[in-house]
Amino acid sequence: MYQRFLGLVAPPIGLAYVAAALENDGHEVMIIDMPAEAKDVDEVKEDIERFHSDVVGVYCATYRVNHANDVINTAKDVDVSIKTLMGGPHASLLAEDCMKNGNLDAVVCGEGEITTPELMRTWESGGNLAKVKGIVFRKGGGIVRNPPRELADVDSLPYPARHLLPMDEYKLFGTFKLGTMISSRGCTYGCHYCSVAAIYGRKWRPRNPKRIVDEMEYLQKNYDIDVLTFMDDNFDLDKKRVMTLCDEIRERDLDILWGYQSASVIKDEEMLKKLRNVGCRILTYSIETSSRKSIDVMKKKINMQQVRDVFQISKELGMIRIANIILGLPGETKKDVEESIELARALDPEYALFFLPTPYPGTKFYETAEKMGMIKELDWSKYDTANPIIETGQLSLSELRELNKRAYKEFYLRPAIIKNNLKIFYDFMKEGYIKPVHIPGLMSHLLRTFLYLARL
Ligand code: B12
Ligand code: SF4
Repeated sequence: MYQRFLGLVAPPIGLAYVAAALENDGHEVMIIDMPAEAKDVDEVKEDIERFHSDVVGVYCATYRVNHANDVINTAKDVDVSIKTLMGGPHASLLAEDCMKNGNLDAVVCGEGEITTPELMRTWESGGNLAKVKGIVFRKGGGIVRNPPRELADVDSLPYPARHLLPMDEYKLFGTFKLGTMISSRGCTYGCHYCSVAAIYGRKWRPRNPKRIVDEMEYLQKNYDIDVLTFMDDNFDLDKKRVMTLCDEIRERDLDILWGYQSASVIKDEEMLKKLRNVGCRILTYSIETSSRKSIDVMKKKINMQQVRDVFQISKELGMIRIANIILGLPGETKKDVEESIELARALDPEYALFFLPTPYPGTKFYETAEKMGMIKELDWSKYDTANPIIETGQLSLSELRELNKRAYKEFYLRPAIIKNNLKIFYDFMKEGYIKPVHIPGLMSHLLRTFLYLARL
């Protein structure tokens, strides 16, 4: 959905953080971004052979488990002495389950920057794995889970090793050269469907605004990006930090187009104006649902009147607004979902993404859905929020699938969308953010999207 509607292909920044920590520890590292480089497992096999890898590690989100296992198995096919490991949200939450793949040697749970180099050193020296915090590993015939690793000091981490990534492949709207950053980690909210809270608890760790702007400058200078997106879990949790960050950007006269995803949709005209004035022009709002009932059940902190006001204010400020909406949370009826679709149209953002409720293992939502027998789809590869997973007394899998299609058609196939997009793109052209070189990519992205919608 992100790629289809927003033309977004984003770098795997978590892997790049781990790679930077490994390079600092003296390792030679290669990153293969399989989706961005359109590589299949055979090509990865060739890369592993060519690079003479001693260790192969894979990022594992729930919907990529099968791919992750394919890569792990391939590594062992190349050479059984290659050590294999997994990290990322699914591996962190379901490490023991992942270890059912006998080719997997270890899982790094949670953050990888400290644990992974330590694990490598222990493997190299033949040391005691029981001393490496934050891993799950094999011992004798069993699987051992070590105590968790303390969270890292986010200001002391090296920049992600972007030089190992195919940076030209990362795009927004199919055409803008994209850079991404993480300015804080974690979130205090604890929404029931969120893996972040399940892995890291409810701790929010902000980076220092000066260091954030240092990295923004570095990214602009070294990678010639057109747009920067912050991929934080909760970027604007602390207004004071946002304001200081904006001051720092202004003081350094940094001219950069950027955006972020707002978890809380805060109505704060002063902050929005300030953001706008320092290049923040693309805001994604996670509204999730129009149903008060679902918001309460899922422990989402959101106020609908605020949402409407924020969308209006950010429209007046000339922002590109993207609304994220979940359709069919437990308890919602068809009518509730229709209201959510209607809400999306009424808010009238430039883009909307509709997600189907997906209970990720390890979350409270999963626990409840499992207990209540709602989970009807067991194939992890379908857990990408585009496929229906749960069935409730109110909505069946096929109804959810249909409502999701309907949401896209009813939202996008209307004149207001074309008008909004033309206006914003015209403004962005006048302001120099869209250059002639961007137009063919943008046009082909829009055409592809509309062809997809027409066939839906
Ligand atoms: C930014 C983001 C996106 C971006 C960019 C994705 C990208 N390519 O980077 C976009 C918007 C595109 C996106 C899309 C989706 N996302 Co997303 N996304 C995130 C978010 C908010 C931050 C990820 C991040 O960069 N974190 C910062 C880095 C530093 O942390 P990290 O990635 O976890 O990496 C650390 C550790 O995990 C570990 N590690 C990671 N990899 C490895 C590998 C090895 C070998 C080792 C040892 C360690 C290790 O070390 C890293 C450094 O400490 C996370 C939430 C989260 N905090 O994880 C959700 C999250 C990863 N997304 C999620 C989902 C579901 C999706 C979607 C499928 C659907 C959706 N509705 O959003 C799509 C998939 C599209 C796609 N093809 O990628 C889920 C995954 C849940 C799960 N159990 O699998 C998460 C956890 C959010 C949630 N709902 O709970 N996402
Ligand atoms: S606001 Fe977002 S990051 Fe925070 S707990 Fe909820 S879903 Fe997770």
